[in-house]
Order: sequence, then structure tokens, then C-alpha cells
Amino acid sequence: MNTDNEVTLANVAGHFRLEGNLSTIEPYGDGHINRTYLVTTNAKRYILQKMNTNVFPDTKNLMRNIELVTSYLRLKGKETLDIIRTDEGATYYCDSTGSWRVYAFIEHTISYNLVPDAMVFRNAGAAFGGFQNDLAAFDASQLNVTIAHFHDTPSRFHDFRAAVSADSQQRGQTCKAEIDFYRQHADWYPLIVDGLADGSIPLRVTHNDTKLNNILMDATTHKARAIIDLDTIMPGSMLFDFGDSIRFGASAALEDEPDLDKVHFSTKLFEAYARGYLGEVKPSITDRELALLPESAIMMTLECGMRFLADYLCGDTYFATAYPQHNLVRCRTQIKLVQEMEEKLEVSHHIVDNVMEDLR
Ligand code: ADP
Ligand code: GN1
Ligand code: MG
Repeated sequence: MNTDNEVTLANVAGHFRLEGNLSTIEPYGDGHINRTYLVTTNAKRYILQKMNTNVFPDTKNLMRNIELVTSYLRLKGKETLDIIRTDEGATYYCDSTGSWRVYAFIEHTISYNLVPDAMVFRNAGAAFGGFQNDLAAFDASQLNVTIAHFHDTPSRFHDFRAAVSADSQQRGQTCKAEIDFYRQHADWYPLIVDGLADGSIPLRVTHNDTKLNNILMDATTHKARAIIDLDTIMPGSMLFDFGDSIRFGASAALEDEPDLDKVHFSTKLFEAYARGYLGEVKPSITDRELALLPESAIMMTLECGMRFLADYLCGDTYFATAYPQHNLVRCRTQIKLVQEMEEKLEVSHHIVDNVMEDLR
């Protein structure tokens, strides 16, 4: 991972209202988008982030969204990100190196890259379901769209095909089977966006990036404390949030596991998440949303995999990578998961029916 110069980091940290004297600043976490640091003073810990302005060019409106949503959640008594202001009272700081923000470090929590046991994933489902409920009455018109067409899968496929045609890094030869896989699945892509467009799927305020490591779990109870990474909160479908959680968390292996024999879609984990999630959203979820929950997992896994592959073809300019094949390795886990999700689609539908039956 690229890091920033120590002097720059200390200088940037000096512009925020931190308690105590600065001790250390070190790289932190496993996010793919922002550059995250743990800042320690002799009084407290903080998260310092260099925001990715390639991905989020409009920092002002991005921070405005986060300020609005976190204030709203705090008024509801929820633990959430706490923006630490600059000496001038702003929510972020810009210098010649980029745009920076600081959050209070949420102590005594863990964020997982792999589900340690089914109960943790059930808790994650309850957390994102609760988050959906908490934002149900939030006025969506206040929110800026931070990334246009974020979960517009046909538009992602359009970008993917452009990357295949350009083949700017001459990597196309190394991933022909993977490219074919996404071409063969083209019939899938309009399912959710068409439903949103014709009104059969309701538009809600959604998180849009519901990976397990975007929840902080209490280190003792393993119950969710706070939902983080609020950069992509925008109007969207509940199916984006449910599907993306399954994509990342209902796998037996890490998102970038190179040994595909270890990568499996777990219906046991699907069930655990569905129990947690549906336990919360049962009063508001529509029949159409319920009917599409298993398909949403396939859709989000298809979309994410084609984004990894497009980024591989473009030379790894979007997602943080640790080695040249990293995005291709990630794409291959997503393909393996889609294949197993397709094989187990009927089972997943039965699980949703059974969970709803139990909740009635
Ligand atoms: P990215 O957009 O790159 O994914 P995140 O905002 O998700 O960045 O942060 C990356 C990681 O840093 C998270 O997965 C989490 O482990 C950790 N993190 C972020 N904010 C906090 C916080 N306020 N307290 C504790 N850990 C945090
Ligand atoms: C990124 O920011 P992070 O690492 O939580 C990406 C998601 C992808 C995910 C794949 C803004 O999430 O859309 O699903 O990587 N976030 C953005 O791991 O593009
Ligand atoms: Mg994140």
C-alpha cells in the first residue's frame, strides 16, 4: 500500500482539534478506497483518512452527507462516526497532498474480514437491518449522490466492456475465461435497476457498501456497535445492501483468497444473515424485495467481480492492490461464489421462506 510522508501526516494531524500530544501515526485497516491511519496521542486515538478524491471528487458534499447522517443517527441514540473538526471548524482539511478527515477512534471494537462464526454474521444482519430502519424516515432529498450509477449494474457492464475493448495494459489475454463469464451473465444485470425504475422495487436510503469490515463489533459481546464507511450513503435498493453483505460475508474464505478450493458460498451463513436482517426489516420489506433476496446476492457478486476485473484491465487505478494480479484474484473468488450461489438458488429461496415463517 502507498503511504504518505511522515512529515505530511504530522502536519495534517496538527490541523485537527486532537486531544493530547501526538505520539504515532500508522497505516490502519483493510479498506480498498481511502488511505486510513491510526493516530495516537498521549490522551486518545483517532482515525485519519486521506480521502480518495479519484473516487469521491466532491469532498465538500461527501462530508456534508456524513455530517447529516451521523447527526441524525446520534439524535436517535445510535453510536456512529464522530467527525473531529479542524482548527477552523471545518469537517475536513485540504492541502497540496489531498483532502483529509479525522474521526474519533471507536474503541474496544473489531472489524472482521472473515466471519468467525454464524452468530457474528447474524448480528451483522441485525445491524444493517437496524440501520435500514433507522434511516427509513431520513429525507433522501438532502443527500448528494457521491458516486453516480454506483449500483447500476448495466452501467458497470458498459464500463467493463469498454475496459475489455481498450485493453490498455494488454492483460486481456490473461483473463479470457473471466471476461466470457461476465458476457454470459449479461441477462442478469438489469434486474434491480429496472425494478427501481418501474417502481416495483422501492427506492430507500441505503448504505451501499455493506461489507462485514464496515461494521465495528464490540470486542466483548460481538454485537454491532457502529456502522462505518458512510461515503456511499445514497438513495438505493435494500437489495444492494443485503446482496453485498452476502457477497462478502457468506463466503468461507477471504475476498482475495487465491486458492479457489477454499472459496464456497455458505447457505448456513446466508441463513444466519437473513435471520438477523429480516428480524429487523420484517415490517417494511415488500414481497418483491423478499422474493429477490437470493438473486440480490448473485447480482452484487456479479457486479463487484466485474468491477475488479475492469480495474485489473485498466491497470489497478481504483481499488487498492498489494500485487499486480490482486484484482484478478479477487474477481476469481467472486466468480466461484456466483457459480455456487446459482447452484444453491433454490435452497436460498427456501431459507428466506422458512425464516419469514419463523418470524410470523
Ligand atoms: P475504506 O473506504 O477505504 O473502506 P473505511 O472508512 O471503511 O475506509 O475504513 C477502513 C477501516 O478502518 C475500517 O474497515 C475499520 O477497520 C477502520 N475504521 C474506520 N473508521 C474507524 C473508527 N472510527 N474507529 C475504529 N476503526 C475505524
Ligand atoms: C470498496 O471502501 P471499501 O473497501 O469498504 C468499494 C465497494 C466494493 C468493495 C469490495 C466506494 O469498499 O463498492 O464492494 O470495495 N467501495 C467503493 O471489497 O467503491
Ligand atoms: Mg470500508
